[in-house]
Amino acid sequence: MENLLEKLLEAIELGKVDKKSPYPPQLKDQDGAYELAGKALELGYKPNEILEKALIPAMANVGDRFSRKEIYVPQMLMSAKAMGGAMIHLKPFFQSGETKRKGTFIIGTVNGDLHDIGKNLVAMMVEGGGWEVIDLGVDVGPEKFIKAIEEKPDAVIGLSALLTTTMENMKKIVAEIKAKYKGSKILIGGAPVTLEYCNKIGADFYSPDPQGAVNYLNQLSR
Ligand code: B12
Repeated sequence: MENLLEKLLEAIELGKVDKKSPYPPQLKDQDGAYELAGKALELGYKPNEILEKALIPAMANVGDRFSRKEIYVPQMLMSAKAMGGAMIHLKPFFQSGETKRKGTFIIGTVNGDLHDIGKNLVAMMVEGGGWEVIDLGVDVGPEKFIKAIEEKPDAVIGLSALLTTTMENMKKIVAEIKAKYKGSKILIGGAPVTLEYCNKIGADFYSPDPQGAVNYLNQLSR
């Protein structure tokens, strides 16, 4: 039944949100990402497996096709919507953490950047890991982060960036937070971000995926 995950991958790559969605025309009246993700869960696939074998590789393919100029922003947007359709089913699994919170995690996508799929995944999984999550959204500058930290001075901060251009804004945000809150812990992530960059800008931790963030936070709360 690996075929189902392949179908889901294809639905996301082609931007087929759900059965009633008219786009793309060649998949008219066929199941979309919403239905296929629901079926995959019914058949016993684990939420993580669905994420790692279908959703994430689909978005990686979309990125590659965009780089090769085979698709453009509107198609990328449809794929993001399709991913959202699949996430409707997966979200409750990632969010069902313990009720007693281990601490607070403030996350946002840095200023200039509107990508939020990866950030949302990190937020969901950290919440599922037992943390209170304050999601500041996208296009978040240093002031908004500082304001949120003022209200929760012990919070751990997470920054996400998907563009090489906006990645540079992480440096300023880290510097401003560290100047005001010396003991604060900041972790960073997003496709162009690396451990080397993390060390260079004085952030505390880098993880290429949400699980790494959860592990880091849990180790802090011990
Ligand atoms: C979907 C998408 C869009 C959608 C975003 C919709 C949305 N709601 O997010 C739309 C269409 C709006 C879009 C717009 C643009 N995009 Co775009 N987009 C993508 C695409 C295809 C997928 C991104 C994604 O969601 N991936 C899936 C998620 C799950 O992965 P992720 O974000 O990397 O997150 C994972 C990890 O990085 C990590 N993580 C993420 N954040 C954090 C944070 C922490 C703290 C931690 C620990 C971990 C972590 O965990 C996540 C799960 O594993 C990528 C291609 C790619 N390969 O990344 C291009 C891509 C990022 N986009 C790109 C570009 C150029 C643009 C535009 C400039 C296009 C344009 N000409 O307008 C605009 C910019 C708009 C803006 N100001 O932000 C380029 C960036 C190139 C570069 N090097 O800078 C890419 C790489 C495509 C490409 N190959 O050229 N995009």
